[in-house]
Amino acid sequence: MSKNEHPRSATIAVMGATGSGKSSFVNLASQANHKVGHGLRSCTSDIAVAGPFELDGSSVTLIDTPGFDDTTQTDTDILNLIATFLAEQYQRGHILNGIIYFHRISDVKVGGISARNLRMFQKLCGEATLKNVVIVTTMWDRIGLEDGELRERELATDDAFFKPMLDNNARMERHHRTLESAHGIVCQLINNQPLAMQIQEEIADQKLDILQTSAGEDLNKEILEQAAKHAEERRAREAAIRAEIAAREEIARKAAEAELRRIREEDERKKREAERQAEEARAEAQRKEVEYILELLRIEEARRREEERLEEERRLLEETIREINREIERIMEEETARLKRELMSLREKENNSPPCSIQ
Ligand SMILES: Nc1nc2c(ncn2[C@@H]2O[C@H](COP(=O)(O)OP(=O)(O)OP(=O)(O)O)[C@@H](O)[C@H]2O)c(=O)[nH]1
Ligand SMILES: [Mg+2]
Repeated sequence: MSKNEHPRSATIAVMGATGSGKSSFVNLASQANHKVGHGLRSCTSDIAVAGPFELDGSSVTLIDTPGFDDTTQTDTDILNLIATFLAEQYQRGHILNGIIYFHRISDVKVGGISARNLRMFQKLCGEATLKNVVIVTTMWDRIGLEDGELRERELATDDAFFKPMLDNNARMERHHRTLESAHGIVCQLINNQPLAMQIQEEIADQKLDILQTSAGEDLNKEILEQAAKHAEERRAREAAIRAEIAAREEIARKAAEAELRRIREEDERKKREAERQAEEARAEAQRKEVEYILELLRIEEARRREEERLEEERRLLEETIREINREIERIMEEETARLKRELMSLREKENNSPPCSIQ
């Protein structure tokens, strides 16, 4: 298909959140004659092209895309993938006849992920393309009809959801998982005047980088907000960790101080014990020294008494010797006297006796 040739060709892109039923729809709508093919280019294998298949006199090609909440790729990767693909298609003259945006009517809360997908979708499309957009709700079999209709009304009238798109001529349809239902939806788009999406013009005509496009800026803003949120969370976590570390350090410091106190007290106790033992040893040494001195004094006294006793004995002995000598002298004097007397008596006798020579 190109801008000016083959008016009965139609290319329709399929977008929406993961699990909203895009691939099922594409397979169902194209199954009669065509199977879903994967990847126009090896590096963009997450975009799959199905068809072309014949419908209502047109040769229809459906382009299946991943949602912006893909679990395996970042939103930036997916935007790059979709934007690059669409820009290349546009540069080759392939313009979309329509875009189907899928939404699960069974979602109880239409929160963060759905809202982000929707916002990105609107930024990719731009307001002018919305008249070629059909919002398709799926999973009607998972919800009661009344609840479904209530939610459908809420979605259609809420400024945060589909109301702005519907106000710009987008349409809203239910898909009931039948071939007729799928083809009925496709049929609403195949005769549309092809319109370039905002992202295609931004990249191919205005030569903007992907991140400078409306979708890119939005994503960038969200990434920056996320980064700021993560930075704030990280700061809070770091502060909590720092507080935890400080608390643990305080506990450790107190424990260390208590241990230090215990060691000092133990040292002090040991020191006192050593001093007490040294004091006891000193007292014992003094006691032994006194005993030794007393013993010396006792020995000296005994020696002195022994000397006195020996002196007395010597004195008595000398006295005895002197007495003996005196006795000997007396005896000798007596003996001498006796001998003298005897001699005199003998002399007298001789004198009285006849004379004889005495020699
Ligand atoms: N009950 C019910 N299940 C559906 C319906 N449409 C799709 N499913 C199921 O929902 C699941 C997701 O469907 P997919 O077609 O893979 O959804 P998708 O949007 O292509 O998902 P991604 O490829 O992950 O982006 C599959 O198990 C489908 O069989 C529906 O209308 N009703
Ligand atoms: Mg899919």
